[in-house]
Amino acid sequence: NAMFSWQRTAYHFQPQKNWMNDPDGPLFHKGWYHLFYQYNPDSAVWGNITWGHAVSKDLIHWLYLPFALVPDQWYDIGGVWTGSATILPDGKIIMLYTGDTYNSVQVQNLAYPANPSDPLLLDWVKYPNNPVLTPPSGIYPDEFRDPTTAWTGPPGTWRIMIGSTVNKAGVALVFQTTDFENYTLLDGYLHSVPGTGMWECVDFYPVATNGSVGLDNSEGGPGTKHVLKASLDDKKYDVYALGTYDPVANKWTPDNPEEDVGIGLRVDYGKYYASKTFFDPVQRRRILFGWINETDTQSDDLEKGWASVQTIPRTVLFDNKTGTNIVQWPVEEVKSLRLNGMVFEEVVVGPGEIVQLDVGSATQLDITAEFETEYLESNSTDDFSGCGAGAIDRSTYGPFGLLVIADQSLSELTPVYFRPSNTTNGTYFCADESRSSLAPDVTKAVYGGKVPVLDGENLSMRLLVDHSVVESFAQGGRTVITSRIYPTEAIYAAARLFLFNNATGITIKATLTVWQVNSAFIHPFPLDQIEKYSS
Ligand code: DQQ
Repeated sequence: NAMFSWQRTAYHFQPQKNWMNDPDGPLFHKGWYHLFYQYNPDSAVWGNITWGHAVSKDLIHWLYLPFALVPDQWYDIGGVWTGSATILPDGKIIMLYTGDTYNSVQVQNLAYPANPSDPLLLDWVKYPNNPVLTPPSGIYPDEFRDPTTAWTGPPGTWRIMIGSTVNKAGVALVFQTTDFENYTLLDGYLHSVPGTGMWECVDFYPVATNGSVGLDNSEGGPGTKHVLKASLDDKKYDVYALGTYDPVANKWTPDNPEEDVGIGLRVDYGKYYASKTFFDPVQRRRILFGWINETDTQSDDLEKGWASVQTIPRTVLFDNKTGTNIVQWPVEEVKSLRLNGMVFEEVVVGPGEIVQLDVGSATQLDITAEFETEYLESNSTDDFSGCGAGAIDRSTYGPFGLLVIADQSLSELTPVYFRPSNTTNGTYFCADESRSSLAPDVTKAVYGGKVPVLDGENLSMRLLVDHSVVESFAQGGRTVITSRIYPTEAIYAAARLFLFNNATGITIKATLTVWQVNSAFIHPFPLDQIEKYSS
């Protein structure tokens, strides 16, 4: 279907057609990165949930494989829902996933590769005695889902976490097992936060406080903290907090109770959900996948025949400069798609000005930009807070930044910008979709969050632009926003890039490098090649 074909992305992962949602069970095995994903084989709307499967050598170029898990048992006939992989020290792969049963009970099931020596992990076996876990007492049957990767408990044991809700509090339940077939629920909750509702897709992992490398799930102790992340079913966004894990007490305590899970930081302030990390043993890094849902109408999705995108995988590290947040950054491998970098040095943009950056077509870009500011007024207090009504909302020190997916006449544009203040309100990083599309029935939100800026730092951003998705990273990835936009004019060769400064009291000087980004190779694994690579 050629309808809306310009909205398909060129280097983000998407299936060839139909509906996709959460990333599932990412893992590295015998030279390949594996991604599984919630998929509807029959339609561009959610349903018949099956595990799609794709492999990659570099997390950027992907080859689709046959489905890994299909809903065909009483315990998953309602859908093979979200789950996670664990790789045991002997290399054995354990896959745990939620099954929606014939009568809508959420249970946890075990699956494993039929042939563990197959690098492509083509065939999966469901454990004959599934389900391995059913909702414990006090938990509603439809509020018990999305098991995490396991980490080690006392010698010989493993632990997993499952999210739920009790009296409107989000809760994290921890189960212990020796064989992944039988489990005991540990006393109490690892953590709970009142009023945050159902916690979907919980994730729990250690980060090194020196900010140097990613850690495997079972690492911990001195020099580490633990991230607890949840996807808020009520709000449809991903939240996290940093804290300390006490395995003996089965408790996790947030560093800052005022920024606890669900009332503090977001993983991404844009259209982003159901994210999941895994540990990459080859490069010793933790990698994050996240689902970018559509914000157009269901009938548009049906007409175009597809829905949803995955983000470019991001490395996750503890931010040892601020000590208060993680930093996310597109995996290094995305740089292999960069073509002819164009450098713009110290471009001056005065209050109220827009400057075009001549980069040719601006639909597939990787942009780094750093801003210096010169104050025109001294001692004036700008206590503007937040992203306001968008990029048209002027104050003394902001907004300023880039206009992406814009056409020459600016009938469509998406500003990605900083909004600093010189009070304790701090600096915000925002993306404004309100003029992103001339199409009527699409969400046009103003998204954003606070970004920590340390003394002496210039403001900087990195943007990945891909037709209808923009991933924006501020200050090295302290604050991230994913925009899902539906241009009708600013498409292909008609898309342009501009700098803008809508502050009233500063002049900005921007230094940028802008790369065109090649399309990634994302295709079915050639059937005649599967045999050669599989064993
Ligand atoms: N999607 C899955 C659930 C999960 C939800 C079903 C989050 O397992 O809770 O497709 O998007």
